[in-house]
Amino acid sequence: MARMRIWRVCMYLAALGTLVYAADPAWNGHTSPESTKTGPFTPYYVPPGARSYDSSSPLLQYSGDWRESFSSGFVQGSIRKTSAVNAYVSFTFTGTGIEWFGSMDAKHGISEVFMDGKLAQRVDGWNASPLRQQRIFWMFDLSASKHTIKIVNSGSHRNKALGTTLDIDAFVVTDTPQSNQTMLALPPPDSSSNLASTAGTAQQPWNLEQVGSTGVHAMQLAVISNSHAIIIDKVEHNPLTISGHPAWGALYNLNTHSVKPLNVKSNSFCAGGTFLSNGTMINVGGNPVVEDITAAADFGDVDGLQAVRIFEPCDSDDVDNCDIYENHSRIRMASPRWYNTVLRLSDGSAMVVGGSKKGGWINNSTTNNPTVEYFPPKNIAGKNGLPVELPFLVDTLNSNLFPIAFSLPDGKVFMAANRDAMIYDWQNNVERRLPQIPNGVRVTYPMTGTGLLLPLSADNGYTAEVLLCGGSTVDDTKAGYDISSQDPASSQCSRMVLTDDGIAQGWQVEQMPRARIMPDAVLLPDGKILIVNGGGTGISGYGNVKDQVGASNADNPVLSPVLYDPAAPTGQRFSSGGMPTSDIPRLYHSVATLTPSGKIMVAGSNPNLDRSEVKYGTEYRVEWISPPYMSGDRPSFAGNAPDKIGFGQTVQIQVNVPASASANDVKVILMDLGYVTHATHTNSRHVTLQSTASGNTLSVVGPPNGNVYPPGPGWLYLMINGIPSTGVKVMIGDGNDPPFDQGALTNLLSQTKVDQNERS
Ligand SMILES: *[C@@H]1O[C@H](CO)[C@@H](O)[C@H](O)[C@H]1NC(C)=O
Ligand SMILES: *[C@@H]1O[C@H](CO)[C@@H](O)[C@H](O)[C@H]1NC(C)=O
Ligand SMILES: *[C@@H]1O[C@H](CO)[C@@H](O)[C@H](O)[C@H]1NC(C)=O
Ligand SMILES: *[C@@H]1O[C@H](CO)[C@@H](O)[C@H](O)[C@H]1NC(C)=O
Ligand SMILES: CC(=O)N[C@H]1CO[C@H](CO)[C@@H](O)[C@@H]1O
Repeated sequence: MARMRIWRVCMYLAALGTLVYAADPAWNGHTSPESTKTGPFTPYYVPPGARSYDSSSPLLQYSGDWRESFSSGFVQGSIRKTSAVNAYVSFTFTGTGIEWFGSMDAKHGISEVFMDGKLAQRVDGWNASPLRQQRIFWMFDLSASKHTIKIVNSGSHRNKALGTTLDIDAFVVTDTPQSNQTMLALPPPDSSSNLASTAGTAQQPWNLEQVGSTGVHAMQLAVISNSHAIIIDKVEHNPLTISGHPAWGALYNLNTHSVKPLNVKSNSFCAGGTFLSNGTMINVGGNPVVEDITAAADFGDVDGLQAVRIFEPCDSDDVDNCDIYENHSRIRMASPRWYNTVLRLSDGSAMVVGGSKKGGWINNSTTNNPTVEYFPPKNIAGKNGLPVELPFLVDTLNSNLFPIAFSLPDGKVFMAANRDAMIYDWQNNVERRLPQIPNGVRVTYPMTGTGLLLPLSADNGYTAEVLLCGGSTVDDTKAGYDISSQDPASSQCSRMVLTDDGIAQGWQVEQMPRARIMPDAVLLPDGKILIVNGGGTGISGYGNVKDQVGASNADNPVLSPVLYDPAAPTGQRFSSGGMPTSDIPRLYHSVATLTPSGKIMVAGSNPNLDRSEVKYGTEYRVEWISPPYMSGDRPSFAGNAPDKIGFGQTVQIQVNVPASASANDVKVILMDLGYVTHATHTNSRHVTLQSTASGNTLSVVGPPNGNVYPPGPGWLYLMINGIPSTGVKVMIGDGNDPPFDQGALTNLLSQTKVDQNERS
């Protein structure tokens, strides 16, 4: 246990056999099981289920003048090396991915990599200082069949290179896990709803396509602009690299599917996030690290438990200059949090809710952090920047991590944790407990369900109604060995109107066609909800329960989404007819979000300690679900849409409507696409704005205040006959910074320490 590395404690404690993982190579440069000295990081890593072929393998065919060179720093102690023009190596393998590892230094030149006879890439092996076991080339989207990679020394080199060296240390062949899971029986097609028809237009049915790869595993996802989404992962051996080590954050181009790695410094495992009133996104909390393993030469991660990672607005298509900024000496939380929820409040600042003081699995009274704090820090309840106790988070132990929370249209905050719910008047620090969720259903980690605030509009006086779906009735005081990956998940959805009358009536219960643990609920511009992802059995996490599949605590992935129409009469709200079926399981650490185009982006799944190819493996493939409206006769913005709308401000918007329709029929929908992590869609919001038409000009009134729509970024969609336009990003409010209290910040910085949990 002495060499147990605390920065992996979250994952270690999740694994029953702690030392099993101690032999993993290449974490923070520890390359042998008993080594305690760190060395330069090497990205050479063979995920469980993948195969490595050394440079000396007889399956590698060398042609031309190659030599062997020996060092303990090479995979299996040797590399093959050539400086001769047209010398090549050729390797035929069966798999869906290939990685070439080799060295880089000032003498390396340019090689040409051919895949199945076609030039795939010209690769420059030059680096000012020598590096070993680097991933020089990779390709992960091959068909599941036989392929040949051929690497040819081009004889050319960049100007400053001192030679034309090409070397081979090893190849790693990867296999996208083939879906082999039990398919749960599909319910009979739902004849009560005709998904594929909308007045007057011929639409295609629901469609699902797999395009793109996230490069880093997509644990957390948020759309940041009309063209990009941000993806945040934990520290692990992702194929995408930055500064010589795997990246654990990336920007994903929604149009071209290209990815740019981000420089996340602290371990963002189990973080949450939100945008602020000025458009800046924060990513908060995470996992620890041991202090003596933070040298620059290491993997590079620092303690993320108190981290506030800043991502400034990045609205242009060119994201080259966008990155994450961290400086924990002046920007941090007052207390450590793993599995905290982060939401934007009516004043445009962020509330950070709950979490655990260190990694673990199920929360308990020792590790629980039953408090809220704010970013920027506030002086509430006399705490002057320090955490404010929330008895609700004590009463909801054990299964209360990643509380489900929403800013309500009266400025207060709804929260659900475990089997309970409440409304929190954060300004006055008063809890109002709500009726318990019926039938013993638990909705928060690791009995993870999902929740949404249903669409708001002036027509119903912006009345708040919440929906909670999925989760589990498994007893949260049970030990892992008493819980099975085959325990059924819950199919229950519970809905309540948050008025005195609604609360008196209590939760209204409905059943999804199929049970789901870890579902994602995605609000669509038409006010309907797509429920996707998750498993039919088990609970969240990995490495804890019996009957694990690989390491997954859950099984029986649910491969088809279901649509929920909150406005339909009870009994007719769910429809599965025409829904596509995926062959990609999306279990723990999966995400889904609406994108500006109107499609739903689905990514992630990684119930594993580190990148793995064993069922259920680390999933990088992206899927796009197109609702029937994508092929409808869509309205559009004529000319520029407004880039900012103040509260109560009237703006003119020019629209194009289909010939069969009139601008009078257009509804203007303001949406927050949210920040998705661990099935929480905290800021997701759908508000119908008031508008009147004159010709093709709409006069649109901004939301009345920050309670109805917390100031900050959003997306405008025009809706006509159930068909939305493409969404465009808009800033709601004045775009100013959230309120800043220097006294509270000074007090926080003087009363708390950086990484205080690890120091204590
Ligand atoms: C897939 O299914 C086959 C036949 O049921 C089984 O033999 C094989 O082990 C399964 N593979 C995986 C990766 O589960
Ligand atoms: C972090 O903040 C401190 C205090 O303001 C400052 O001295 C330091 O230069 C900052 N570091 C970085 C990397 O910005
Ligand atoms: C709570 O969990 C931690 C680690 O997850 C463990 O060390 C501690 O003993 C537990 N405390 C209680 C009261 O169960
Ligand atoms: C927005 O406000 C936050 C918190 O005060 C600050 O850290 C960030 O730099 C601000 N963003 C911009 C673009 O000014
Ligand atoms: C994983 C873990 O530490 N679980 C603990 C959660 O809390 C209960 C009681 O507070 C303990 O019995 C569990 O062991």
